[in-house]
Amino acid sequence: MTNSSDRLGKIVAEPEPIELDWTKTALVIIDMQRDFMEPGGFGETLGNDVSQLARAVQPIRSVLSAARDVGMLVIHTREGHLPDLSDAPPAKVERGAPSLRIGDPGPMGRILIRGETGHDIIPELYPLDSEIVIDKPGKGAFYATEMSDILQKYGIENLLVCGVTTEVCVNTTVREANDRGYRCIVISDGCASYFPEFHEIGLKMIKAQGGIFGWVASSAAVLEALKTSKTE
Ligand code: C5J
Repeated sequence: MTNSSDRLGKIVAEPEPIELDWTKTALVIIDMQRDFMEPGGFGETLGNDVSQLARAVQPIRSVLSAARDVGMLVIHTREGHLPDLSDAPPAKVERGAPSLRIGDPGPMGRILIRGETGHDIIPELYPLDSEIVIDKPGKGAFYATEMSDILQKYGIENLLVCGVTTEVCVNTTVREANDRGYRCIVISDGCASYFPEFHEIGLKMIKAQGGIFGWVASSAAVLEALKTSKTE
């Protein structure tokens, strides 16, 4: 985005509209990995119906395409662990009674392990070579990652956030970002949860109390704002 005539955009959002400088805005796509989206991955080992997440793919695709068109910074995240599990706390690995634990061999390789097929991003949203991919061991994109350094390097102040799952990694990342001073606009239909009610509540928790953690907008509203960007 080099032309100052299309730097600013106003997004119809809740709890109120928000105007953004696109040159200071990044699209952050959280954990759209096979391990969460497809049968045989981490999400399913926890007993979840992974088909619940498919609805987020098309809205994210549309926003990703528009972001690429305007040259917006795009950041993809992946939750996962090193093959020796040195970054996987026992408290996470040993939790619950999943059908397979983190690090166990599954149909898409070792569950939630970096470099395995299941850990990678789904083909529909696969990152371009020029885009940033952040590998994170936790739910939030800031914990034990280079996220802060990257956002500072590119002068980013605003994050358009989407991905899965709404109440876990999306919410955790938004809360981390909010505490660090970023304006977060969560793309409602670009997020999904294995539990539709958690999706709804997860969005409500972000926009409640005057936008205590951020703003919520539909993908259509984000696309419209990108289309109708105006001169300062
Ligand atoms: C979960 C995530 N749900 N990406 N991770 O464990 O939300």
